Amino acid sequence: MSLVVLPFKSEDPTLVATNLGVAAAQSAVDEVWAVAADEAVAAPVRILADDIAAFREKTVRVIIQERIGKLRPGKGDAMNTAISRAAEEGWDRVHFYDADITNFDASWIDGAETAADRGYGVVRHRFPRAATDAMITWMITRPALARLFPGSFLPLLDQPLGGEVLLTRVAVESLACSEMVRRRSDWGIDTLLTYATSVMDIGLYEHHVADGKRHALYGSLHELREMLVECLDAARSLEGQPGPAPGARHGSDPAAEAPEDLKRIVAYDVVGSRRLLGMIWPEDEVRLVAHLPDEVAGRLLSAGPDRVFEQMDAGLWYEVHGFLMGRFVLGDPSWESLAFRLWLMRVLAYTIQHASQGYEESMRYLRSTVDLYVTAASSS
Ligand code: GDX
Ligand code: MN
Repeated sequence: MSLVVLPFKSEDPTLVATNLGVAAAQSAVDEVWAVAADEAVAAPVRILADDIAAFREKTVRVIIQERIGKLRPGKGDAMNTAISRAAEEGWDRVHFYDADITNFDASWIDGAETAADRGYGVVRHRFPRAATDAMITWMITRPALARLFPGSFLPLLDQPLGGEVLLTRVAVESLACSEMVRRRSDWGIDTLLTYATSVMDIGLYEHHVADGKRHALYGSLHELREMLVECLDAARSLEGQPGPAPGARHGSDPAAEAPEDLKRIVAYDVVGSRRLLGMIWPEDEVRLVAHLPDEVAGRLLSAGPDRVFEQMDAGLWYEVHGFLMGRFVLGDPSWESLAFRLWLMRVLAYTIQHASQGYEESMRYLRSTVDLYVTAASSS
């Protein structure tokens, strides 16, 4: 018995309905839920969902997310609402997909179901992304997993923040009881789900979607600010937690050649984002930067952020990332502003120095940075 869940907030109702329809059309799928942020966004989707339910003769429910967590009410509350209800109802398999995917089709569901049939307790979809996309994954989350769990498969996961996963019943039941997962009501939920399922020792498979995940991209990097600070805080919250058991079962489809058009996509507005760097360091941020080792603080503060940002290479970022992992405070405006500025410097430095070198080279470089961080963390 398989359930498909799509959390949604401000998406085009016809796109959400198209994806509900794709899910409902699959023979492996018994029921489909759309979890809405509130009643206002639910209403137009509900009308379309009723038609799909009648046509496919399946239950297609539009439910409103409950207030479960302790942080900003966001996607985490939506996913936890579904996890909690699915656990109560005893679903064998629960798939999650973002509602804004424009190339959602049977292959996503079949790929996950096939891996679950082979005994994997969790299946995560992996997919190629543009060289300048996934900048929170590459600069925050994978370095954090490298730092915290260096010998494990966690830093090697292709999409540790991906919202596209299949959970089997044992995973759903365990997540529904996990306080650390339930409190994470914001964008940090994906990090927590990735971590929590990795230590269940129920087998984890990464299914490759060769065409990539096509969905809404961004304008300036400012649009990612909230996600950045929440994902950073979520990564920090894993400090001191045990990692996956040695030899835990992890399988993956091999990566394949990325589609040509995806190799050419520039995922964000570089010029507009560069303007966000600022010409001078704000006083409150200077006070925080002063806690870094003198040599690192000196390099950063030697000129305005818009002039020193190109120094933010993988080595300097390792220091800065460690500093943020150790001290960042979610909800503190100075810390949030500083974390965003430092990350922006790193993303722009990478974009200008590496992402311009071609797709394969960029990917090789980004993977090499994770390897570097694993090595650094293993020897410290
Ligand atoms: N119910 C509900 N409530 N749905 C939400 C909310 C909320 O507060 N916020 C977002 N969503 C839905 C949204 O409608 C979409 O279907 C999905 O969650 C993802 O949101 P989107 O704005 O498309 O996020 P984005 O920037 O594409 O990031 C996604 O991919 C990241 C990644 O792969 O790296 C998202 O799943 C992130 O959590 C993930 O880290
Ligand atoms: Mn999206």
